Amino acid sequence: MSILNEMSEALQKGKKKEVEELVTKAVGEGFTPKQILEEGLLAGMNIIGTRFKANEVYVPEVLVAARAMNAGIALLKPLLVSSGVQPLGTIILGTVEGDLHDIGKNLVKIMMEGKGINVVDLGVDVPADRFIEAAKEHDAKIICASSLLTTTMMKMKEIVDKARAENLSVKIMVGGAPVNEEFAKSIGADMYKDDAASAADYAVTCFQ
Ligand code: B1M
Repeated sequence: MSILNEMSEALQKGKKKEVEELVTKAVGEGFTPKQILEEGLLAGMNIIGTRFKANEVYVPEVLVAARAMNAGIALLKPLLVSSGVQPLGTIILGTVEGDLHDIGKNLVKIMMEGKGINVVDLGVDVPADRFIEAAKEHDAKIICASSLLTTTMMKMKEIVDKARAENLSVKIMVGGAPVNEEFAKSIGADMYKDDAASAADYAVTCFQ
C-alpha cells in the first residue's frame, strides 16, 4: 500500500499519531505538501464523509478523523506557508453562526497565509455582527465566510446584508461544501470559490 493510502486509512480510523508519523515520512520521501493534503488527508476525509452520509460511521468517528486531519494539516502548514513575505493586507475569516466545522476554514487560512495575507481568524460559530465589527476594526479588504451546513448557509446573507447596510467597503467571499456560485449570487456575495487555494488566489487579486 502506498504511503498516501496508508495515511488515508489511518485518518479514517482516527489514528492521529499514525497520521502525524505518515505525514512526516511522506515529506521525507519527497511527496509535495499538495499531494499529501489532497491524496492522503483529504482523500481519507472524503471517504469518511461518504460513510457518514450512509450512516456507516457516526459523529464520534468523524470527530476523531477530523482531529487526525487537523494534526496532519498542522504539520504541513510550515511547508504550505512561504516564509518572509510581507503581509499584503488583512482578511477576516470564520465559520458562520451555528456551524462548528472548521477544517475547510483552517485550510483557507493556511492558503491565505501562504500568499502573504494577514488572516484574522474568528473561529467557528461566528455571528454576522462579529464579522462586520472585525472588518471595521482591522480595516479588512475581504470577509471570508465558510459554511458546511444547509441550515447555516443563510447566515452568509446576514453578513452581506449588514455589510451593505453599513456601506462597508469590503468584499465578501463565501465557500463551503453546500455553497455554490448560484447561491453566492443570490445572496449578493462578491465571490464564491470552491477550494481554499482558489480562495487565496482571488484574495491576492483584491490587494493588487
Ligand atoms: Co458534519 N456534516 N455535522 N461534522 N461533516 C457534513 C458537512 C455533512 C455533509 C455530512 C453528511 O451528511 N454527508 C452534513 C451536512 C448536511 C447538510 O447540511 N446538508 C453534516 C452534518 C449533518 C453534521 C451534524 C448536524 C451531525 C449531527 O450532529 N447529527 C453536526 C453539525 C454540528 C454543527 O456544526 N453545529 C456535524 C458535526 C461534525 C463533526 C463535529 C463531527 C465534524 C467537524 C469537525 C471539525 O470541523 N473540526 C464533521 C465533519 C468532519 C463532517 C464531514 C465528514 C467533513 C467536513 C470536512 O471537514 N471536509 C462532512 C461531510 C463532507 O463534507 N463530505 C460533514 C473537509 C474540508 C477540507 O472540506 O470544509 O468543504 P470543506 O472545505 C473545502 C471547500 O468547501 C472549500 O475549501 C475546502 C477545500 O479546499 N471551502 C472554502 C471551505 N470554506 C471555504 C471558504 C471559502 C472558499 C472555499 O471562502 C471564504
